[in-house]
This record gives sequence, C-alpha cells and structure tokens, in this order.
Amino acid sequence: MKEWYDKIQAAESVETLEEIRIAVFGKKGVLSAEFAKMKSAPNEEKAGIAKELNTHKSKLMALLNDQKNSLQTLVLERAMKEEGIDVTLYASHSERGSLHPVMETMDRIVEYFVSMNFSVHTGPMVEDDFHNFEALNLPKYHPARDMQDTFYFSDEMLLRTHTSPVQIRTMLHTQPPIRMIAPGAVFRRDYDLTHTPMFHQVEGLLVDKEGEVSFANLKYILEDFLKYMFGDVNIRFRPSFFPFTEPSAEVDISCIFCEGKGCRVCSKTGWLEVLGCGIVDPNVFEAVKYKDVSGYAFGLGVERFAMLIHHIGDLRSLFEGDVRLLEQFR
Ligand code: 2U9
Repeated sequence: MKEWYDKIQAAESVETLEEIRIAVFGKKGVLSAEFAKMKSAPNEEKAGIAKELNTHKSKLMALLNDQKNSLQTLVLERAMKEEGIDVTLYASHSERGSLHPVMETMDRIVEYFVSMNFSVHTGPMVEDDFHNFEALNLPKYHPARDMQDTFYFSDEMLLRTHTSPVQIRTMLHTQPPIRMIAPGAVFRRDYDLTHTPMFHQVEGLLVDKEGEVSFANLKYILEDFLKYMFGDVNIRFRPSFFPFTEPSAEVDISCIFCEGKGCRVCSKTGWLEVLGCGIVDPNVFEAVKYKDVSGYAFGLGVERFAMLIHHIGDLRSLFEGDVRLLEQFR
C-alpha cells in the first residue's frame, strides 16, 4: 500500500487524484482486492489484516482529500493571478466624440421643418444639366452656368451647384401637393474667407393648387424659422432676383453681435443676410409638367448659419479637420 501514499503526494492535478481515488477506493480498486485476499487468510490473522487495511483506508482518504484541497487552492490562486481584474487600477481614458458644428446646425434646421410637416428628400451630387440648370429656368447662356462657378465633368454632367435638382427630381415623380426640404452638400468653384468649394444647403419647396400659396405664407414660416434659430431678432425682406423664383427676396436678420447697432460682422449695416426665397417661377413648373399650381421656395447656406451661431470668422477652419476646432463645440 505504501506506493499509493507516494503517488497521492506526487499528484500534480485534480484529474490525477481522481484516477488514484478510483484505483484505490473503486469497486475494482486495490483496497477491495486486499479485502478479498483477506478472506483466504487464516482466521486468527483476519482481524489484524482488517484493522491494518482500515487504517490505510482512512489515512489514504484523508491524504487524498488534503492533497485535493491544496491542489484546488493552487489552481484558484493561479487563476486569480493570471485572470484577475484589479478594480483599483485607473481606467484607460478615451476621448468623447462630438458632432461637427455644420452637422449640428443642419440637424437643427431639418428638425424645425420636420416639425412643420416638411418631408426630407436627398438626391445625387453628380447631376446633369437638365436637373441642375435647364429645369430651373437657367437656360444655356445664363451666367450661373459659367465655368467659373461650376465643376463640370463634361458638357452634360457636373457637380450640383445647389440642392434644387432634388426638388426637380421629386416633382418629376410625385404629384402635388408637395412640402419638402432638400438638405445636402453642393459644389462651387470658390475659395476665400466665406466660401469653400463644398458647402451645405437646405432648400425648401411647397407646392399646392393655383392661388393657394402666397408670399404671406412664405414670410410667416421663414420668420418663425429664423426666430427658432436665432431667438428674438428683427427680420426684413429685401427684393432680389433668382432665376427660379419670381418675385424673389433676400432675408436679413438684425445683427446678433451688435443687436443692430452696426459692427465688423455686419459691416456696420446692423443686418445679416441669411436666406433667399421667392414664389416659384412658372417656367420651373412647366419644366416638370405641373399645371394649375403655385408654390414658394427658399434656400440657405448651412455653413453661414453655423458661422453666425458659433461666431466663426473663417469658413475654411470648418474643413481643415483640426480636432481642436471640434473640441470647442463638444
Ligand atoms: C425649385 C424652385 C425654386 C431655391 C432658392 C434661394 C432662393 C437662395 C441661396 C441661399 C444661400 C443659395 O447657399 S446659398 O448661396 N439660395 O437664395 N434658393 S430660392 O429655389 C428653388 C429651388 C428649387 C424647384
């Protein structure tokens, strides 16, 4: 029996111990065999053998249990050392992201018009001459088609210069009434303090039966919108010209930096130009084969709004990808 004491002490895993337990205490184990042998021993020796075997039995069992306990403790300690999480360690510090000020401003603008039941439409940035110009009452000789302003791929294809082709596409596959906005990136060959070759617009279009849409409707919604964006400002409409609207107007708000007194931002005028708008020109409706309708439209530059809201002096800083700019708007 001696060898089993050594085997138990030498065991290095709980699995080996289990194998030993079966070999010693199992039905076909060593102890059963020894007890069986005892039956054929002389009667006077039986009691002695039985006593000796029972002593081995309890000693081996105790040793086995001790060894099992210490092996289990060892395994646990090793696991705690290797896999344990030290909750007192400092957490790794990760930077939080933020929306780009242009997108934040765009979201706010879209949110207003969605609340007024306008639906949101998008379209391709690579456009053709018809959707970007022709259908918008911008005939071939019009100065807005100048190579100076437009990125051309060919005679027919170009990068959209405004989001208006989205309204044209919507009208071509939808019957009036229409109440939509078209937010998105547009492209013009321009680069200075207040112009970048890519910028964002939100344009709006409302179309209903002939005589149902007035300049007063347009004035109401734009005044409400500008107060939502800029708070309690004064608003004025100035006559202007756009090929796709007639009559047309530009909209100014009282300068939010000097409250209309006159400063550097408003060039001492007390006013900031923020929107263009008008009643949709009949030629536009003719191009999309709409009959007996009337409508209003408006357009704005999102970067201009973001610059005014956040007091950003140089538009180009919005597109340089410097995280220090974003950190200021977190
Ligand atoms: C359709 C009919 C009419 C959209 C309009 C303006 C006036 C306008 C400028 C604002 C600043 C462009 O980003 S900007 O430089 N936009 O002044 N946009 S009316 O009129 C439309 C559009 C689509 C079918």
